[in-house]
Amino acid sequence: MERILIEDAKKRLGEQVRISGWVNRTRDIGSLKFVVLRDLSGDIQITVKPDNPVSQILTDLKLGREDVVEITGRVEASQIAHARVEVLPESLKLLNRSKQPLPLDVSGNTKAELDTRLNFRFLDFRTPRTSSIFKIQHVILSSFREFLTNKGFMEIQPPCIIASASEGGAELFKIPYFEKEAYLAQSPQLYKQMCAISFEKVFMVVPIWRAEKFNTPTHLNEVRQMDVEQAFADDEAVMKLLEEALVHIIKNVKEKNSKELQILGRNIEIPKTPLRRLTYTDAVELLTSRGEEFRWGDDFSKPQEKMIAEMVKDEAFFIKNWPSDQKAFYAMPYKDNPNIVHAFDLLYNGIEISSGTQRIHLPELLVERLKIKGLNPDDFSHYVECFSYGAPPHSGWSIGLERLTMTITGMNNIRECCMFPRDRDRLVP
Ligand code: AMO
Repeated sequence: MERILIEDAKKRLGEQVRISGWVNRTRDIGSLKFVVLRDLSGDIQITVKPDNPVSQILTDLKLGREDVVEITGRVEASQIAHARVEVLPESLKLLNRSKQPLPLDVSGNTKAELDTRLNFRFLDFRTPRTSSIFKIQHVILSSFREFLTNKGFMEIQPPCIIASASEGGAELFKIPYFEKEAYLAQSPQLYKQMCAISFEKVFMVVPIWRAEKFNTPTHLNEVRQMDVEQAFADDEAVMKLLEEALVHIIKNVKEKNSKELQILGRNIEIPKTPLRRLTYTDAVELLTSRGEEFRWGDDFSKPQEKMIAEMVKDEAFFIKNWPSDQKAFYAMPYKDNPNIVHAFDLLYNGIEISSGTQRIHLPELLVERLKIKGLNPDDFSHYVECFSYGAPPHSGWSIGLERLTMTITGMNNIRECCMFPRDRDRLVP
């Protein structure tokens, strides 16, 4: 007999089934013994009557929480089990023991500190709350891939070891690379552009590294970015693509993760498109109208981002037309005002989840901007060169997977939304 999932077993009243999983809890009320068995799909009560030979096996084994067992038995309707079904077992086999006591309560009833949970992340994955977060993250990822594939985008694989920075030199992790020095990619930026000027429409999901020294609830040192790059497209075209992608992802999560959203107590709305497009200057005016001190040209702090979001009231909106000082060298400046670039951020539930720009596809202008940013064009020769051979105008964006998971699941700390977070203090597990 093949193993089936507990949720499927519940539908097989009167049938023999083989199920396996972890012991959630056991109870012995003298004449009857109970085991609640859990697998990834759910849990079920195993009821053992005194004349059942499994009763003696249970007495001998003295099962503890998280022991792993395999059971064959018959599924029956039950008056007392909360799911109204139970399994009357014919055999019970111990597959592995769990050490006792457990470092955290897998049922999730007793809350553990985040640090403890991250130290024992594999156990934390078994709690209803954490497993819901990652089941939602899976749907975010698959919806992203599905949306872009259906729109004719191709998935690409850029390198993670690179020779030069794309997002500003300060945040790079340096690594020895034989006789040379190399860096961990802080973005797939330069490579996705080199692909888009030939493959036209590309997307990717890649890890990136940023050596930012501070610890905040919204920053990690290793992030997964969901990136897009499109040729023959300006910033407006890819902003439209981004809002459509966001709506597609949220719709899918709402539809496929209703159980998980309920466990997390989340009720998410599908944003109405087109999303509001605020200019950077509009956002500055909003802030200063609140008496906030702000100099045009600076970046918004996280509290200021939140403040702007509260004033705008929409759950998702763009801030566009940024000062060139705030954006990377590859952002296309406005022809009539080169202090402003074709760049946008997408805020969702008060947090920046994505940013993008129209790129510079003209080699001379690119060299000029590199110099203005204090970078050496020789370090970027492989990149700049490729725009000399028929590079169409192109634009793109990047969504931070953990940031989006955080805003959809309503978590306050980004570490909740990364399986094995890397931050200033954490390198294990
Ligand atoms: P940017 O640096 O804005 O743009 O990054 C894009 C998105 O990635 C996420 N992100 C982070 N999340 C958590 N911790 C971090 N340290 C962190 N850094 C970035 C955010 C952010 O909005 N190459 C450009 C994108 C483009 O123009 O295509 C870039 O990397 O959600």
